[in-house]
Amino acid sequence: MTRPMVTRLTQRPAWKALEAHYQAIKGKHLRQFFADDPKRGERFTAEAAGLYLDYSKNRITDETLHLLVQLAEECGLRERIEAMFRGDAINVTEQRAVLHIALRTPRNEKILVDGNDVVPGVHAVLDRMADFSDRVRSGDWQGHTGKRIRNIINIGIGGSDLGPVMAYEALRHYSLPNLSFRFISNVDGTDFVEATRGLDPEETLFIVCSKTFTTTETLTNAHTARRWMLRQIKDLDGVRKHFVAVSTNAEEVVRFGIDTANMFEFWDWVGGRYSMDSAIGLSTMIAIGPENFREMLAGFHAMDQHFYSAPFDRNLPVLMGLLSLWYNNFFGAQTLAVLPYEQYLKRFPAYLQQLTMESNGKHITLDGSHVDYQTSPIVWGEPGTNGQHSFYQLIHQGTRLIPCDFIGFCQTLNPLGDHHDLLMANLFAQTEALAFGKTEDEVKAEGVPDWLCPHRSFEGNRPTNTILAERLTPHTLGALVALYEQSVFTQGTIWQIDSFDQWGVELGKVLARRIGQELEDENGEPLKHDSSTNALIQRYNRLKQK
Ligand code: G6Q
Repeated sequence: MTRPMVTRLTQRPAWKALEAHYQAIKGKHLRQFFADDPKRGERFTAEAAGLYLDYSKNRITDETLHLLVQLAEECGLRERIEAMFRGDAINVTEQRAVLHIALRTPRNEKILVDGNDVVPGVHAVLDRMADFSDRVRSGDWQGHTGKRIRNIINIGIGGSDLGPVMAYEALRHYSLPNLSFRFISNVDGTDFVEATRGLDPEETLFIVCSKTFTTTETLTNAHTARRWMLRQIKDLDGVRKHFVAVSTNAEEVVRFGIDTANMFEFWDWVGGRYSMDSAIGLSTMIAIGPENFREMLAGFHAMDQHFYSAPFDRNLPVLMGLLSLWYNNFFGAQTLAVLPYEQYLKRFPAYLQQLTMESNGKHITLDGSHVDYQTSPIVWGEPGTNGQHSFYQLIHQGTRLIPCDFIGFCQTLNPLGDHHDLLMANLFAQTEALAFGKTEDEVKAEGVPDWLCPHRSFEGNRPTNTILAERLTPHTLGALVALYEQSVFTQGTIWQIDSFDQWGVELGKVLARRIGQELEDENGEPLKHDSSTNALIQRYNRLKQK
């Protein structure tokens, strides 16, 4: 299928204007930006769905914003948003609609895919999940031998793991304390052994999460789990009480031995990394309860609605996407640090790595040509204040420009002396230090010897966003995830790439299958890889016998 040629991004008037504008302001310091406009800390802010975004500590002027918004408009962001919300097949390389927004659409609304309203189906599954979650939470759903279920283990990988783990950790405060939750993703047997260590199979429920139900890692772990369970329960019937599946592939679920009555469905228009609010979130719902889960969906939905309707210059996901692109494409920044000052969000950066990099790590445009600009930044991060004692040195005084997103909450879920004030004081201090730095003169005035002054001074002019919310709740988490989802969408639209496919993960899978056979069949055909791969395989085969 040929695709219509679109104007190259770098040829667009707004892009060219941004290039010239960058030259004009690249040397200007944030100290100067604030001196020129003392009110910018109140002006360059936006608020939606319970999240307050302060983007004033960015190297931008009104003109920058104006041009970035113009770029978004020239690239058809408005039309693309509408196409996504309408259910058009905007995932062009897989010819699929992209409708994670439908997963959080209220019951009374309609979204048509090929003429069918998908919203009733979404709510039917949510209702079944709620019923099942309530049964597990209350102890009504028992194991095969009549014992109460105390351990829930989610088996899945990538999009079928990172969202559930992140959400479980993020919302642990709301989780039922008498249930333990564990997650197995890696095909490395260590993951399985450590996750099941000390558990009683009679009290354990496995949720096998796999959109395709053909993923090697997940199926290998699921089969191992079945053997682990059967070793003790010794009755195939036990599978019914100890395994449920979340998948789009009923046939494979049945082949594995799970009754479709114990299968929770989702649809091909939900991408793996966009699926934590579908049935893939079953472990989350069991942990926090159906009501809290619905609150989380309401948070997602509130941000979706804001994204759909707010003007671009007041639209949080659009602003965040455009700012990220500003540093990525004009300042040459290679990474984006996400720094939650909230221990419960410790897995949030890992979650965002997949969301961002698997979505926008592409170099071919929708019309099949090679990009001549950078696409996705590398996303990384750790919770504050821990990161301050490790890598912040490089952000403050290294040679690279690293834009950072700081995330904090006004109220803690665990009040403990002055811990929370100390935590938040550090967040505010870091964004201030990064923006304004400390000049050599200021350092000298403190009596520091001349030779030491260059080492002890801080250039500043390091850009940051601060996202501040009242409290980490299921609603806030939903809004936060949707904020990043839609920011990723904004960037992908401007880069003219398909943010919803992931062909780049295929080649490694195919080669691993072939090499897997060679590892089993050591005396088979001579190896036909390159000399490095051949030698590594031979060495492995030789040493594994020991
Ligand atoms: C996400 C990707 C990928 C996927 C995993 C697991 O967008 O598609 O991370 O989620 O490969 O796939 P299954 O859910 O099909 O096992």
